Amino acid sequence: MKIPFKTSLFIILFLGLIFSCKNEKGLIPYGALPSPDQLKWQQMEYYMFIHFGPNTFTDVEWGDGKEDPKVFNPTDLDCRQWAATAKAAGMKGIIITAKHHDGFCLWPSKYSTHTVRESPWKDGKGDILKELSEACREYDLKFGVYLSPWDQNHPAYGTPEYNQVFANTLNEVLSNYGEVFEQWFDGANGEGKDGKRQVYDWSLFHNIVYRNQPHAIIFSDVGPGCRWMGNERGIAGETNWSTLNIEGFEPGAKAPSTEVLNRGEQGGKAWVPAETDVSIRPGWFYSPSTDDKVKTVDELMNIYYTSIGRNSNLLLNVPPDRRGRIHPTDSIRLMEFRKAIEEEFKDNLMKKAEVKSNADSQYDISNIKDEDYDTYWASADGDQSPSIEINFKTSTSFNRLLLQEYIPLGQRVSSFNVKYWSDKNNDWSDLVEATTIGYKRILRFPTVETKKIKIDFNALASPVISTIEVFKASEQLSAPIIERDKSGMVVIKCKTPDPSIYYTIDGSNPSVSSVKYNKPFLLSKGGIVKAIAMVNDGGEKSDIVSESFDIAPEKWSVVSPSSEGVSKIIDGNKNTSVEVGINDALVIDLGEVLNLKGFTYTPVANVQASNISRYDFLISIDGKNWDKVKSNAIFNNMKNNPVIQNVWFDKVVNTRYLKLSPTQLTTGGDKYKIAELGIITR
Ligand code: FUL
Repeated sequence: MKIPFKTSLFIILFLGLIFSCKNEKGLIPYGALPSPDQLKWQQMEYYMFIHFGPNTFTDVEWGDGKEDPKVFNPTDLDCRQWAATAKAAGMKGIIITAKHHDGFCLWPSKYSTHTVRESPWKDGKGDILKELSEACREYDLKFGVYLSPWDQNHPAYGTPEYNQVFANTLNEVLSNYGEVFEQWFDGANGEGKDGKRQVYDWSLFHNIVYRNQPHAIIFSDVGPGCRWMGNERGIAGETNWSTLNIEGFEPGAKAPSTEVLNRGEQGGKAWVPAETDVSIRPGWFYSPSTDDKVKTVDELMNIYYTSIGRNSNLLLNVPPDRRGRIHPTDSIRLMEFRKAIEEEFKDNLMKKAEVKSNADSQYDISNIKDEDYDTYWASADGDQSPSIEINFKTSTSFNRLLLQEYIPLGQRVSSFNVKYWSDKNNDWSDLVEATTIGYKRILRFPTVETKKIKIDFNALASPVISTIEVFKASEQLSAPIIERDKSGMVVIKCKTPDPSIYYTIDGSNPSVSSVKYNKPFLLSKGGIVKAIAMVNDGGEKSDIVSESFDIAPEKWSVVSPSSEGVSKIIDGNKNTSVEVGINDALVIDLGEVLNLKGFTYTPVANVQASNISRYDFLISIDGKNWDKVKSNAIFNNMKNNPVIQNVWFDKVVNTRYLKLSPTQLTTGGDKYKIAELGIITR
């Protein structure tokens, strides 16, 4: 057969291209690939988020840009303390909210009149970006900035002129404070003054970033450097591809669905790895009301496994307090968390094991156990389902398996299953199955004792495995869980079997000399319950947990709507919820007239749920004549972070009936969900 000249030229060029793309042993990279900067970024794994600004002082999650800059007055600000804490916690960098949705700039920007310059802090001569970037350099941490394009203060917001204002602002930040490793763009695009919304010029913004910081990773819902992983609870998808189709999408309302962001897309055309942003407290900004709500080591450890353990970086928010320092509870927790991670991963049992594979390969299989990311093992091109056998030689117990793909050659593994050898059955038994690996995947399973395991891979191209590690993590003592039912009975539980639990109800910290919990107790008038779990006579202790309760909903009833199960909103259980039509206001009869300082709304803790984002709140003595105490008010950040909302009234009110009437939902549906409605009298 005669091949035409043009075709043969094309074939030669094509083969030449493939050949030149192969690595030294002939492996062809697969699919979208990380840039060298994305690889370096992925290897950072864990860094700190700092939310700080007027909201720290006004106790709100979203300021409206009308706050007096005089409220911003930290009494003892110390960015070196933030950096020292991040370093000691094992983090690799800090990203700060240079400007949040209120528009307040933590540096004296030329392009705004709502900045630290207008505040009393350092007589208006301070600059937090300068102090923090210098502290990061001193502590060998990378420095990153969050800048919200949504700006409720700037007069130009909502007009084409604002895009240039924002570009100038970006330019100012990115050219004045040294190297920036990550530019964090919040996709939130709310209303500015007069209800105007902005059409953002993303390509202008990106050009400014790359012109000033060519190595910066741009974060947004759709990257291009890294992506939001779809919720603010710290839970990346069990399947998590670093690849995504981003063409035609934009951050914010035009982004792919949160499910897609959570899992990435197999075969996606761009490399946009996931970043998990989550706060150590329920909100992003500091509030004294969350001093006893700092996540426990158990909770942080779970987040470690559902973020770093699922092919995602972890951006953990630690909001400085009103002094401008990281609160002692948060910093102690960070140190405990680091210790717990080191404990779990201290002894890699692979070191003593022998490894072999059934597959043809030009690579040394022992590369997977040398703990060097840059050496790897791969089956021959075309062999997409090889197996690896790990022989511990003697009976070995373990409960964690860590795997890493060598991502410069692409993300390839789509599923794998692990079997262990059972001497009793003289055969392999199933241990655990999973889907993607990516840069890092860590599996947890009940402790198994065996001499050997076998891992069968399924991949889109021959798997390229850089590392496999095996660990026996000791079971950590879980912190207690405190719950109270409708009648006011408090139950304290613990996931760890049979620890001793001690508690207090006077606000003091529990210890072995406090009351030992052995049965539920009544707390219908409310109070603070603090509890601790212990084993070995206090040899091992959990974190102290604390729950504040108001008057129990014992005498309450739901007047309307009359839908089935509606009483779940006053059952004291935040895990049960009801669905109600958008036109149905919730009316509660408290059964007595009470003095209320505010109310609480507990949404369904899921970003896909249709929760209430705006509402009217009314009160009444007789259930007929109503006074509106909140009109079209907003539950801040409800879409992305559906956590309990404490709403305070301007003054104490006297009422027997409550009415919550939604005016906007987080999704476009005609029904909303609610888990609990509560009151604040204390
Ligand atoms: C969200 C914001 O609306 C929150 O306030 C917070 O800054 C979070 C990290 O991003 O989109």
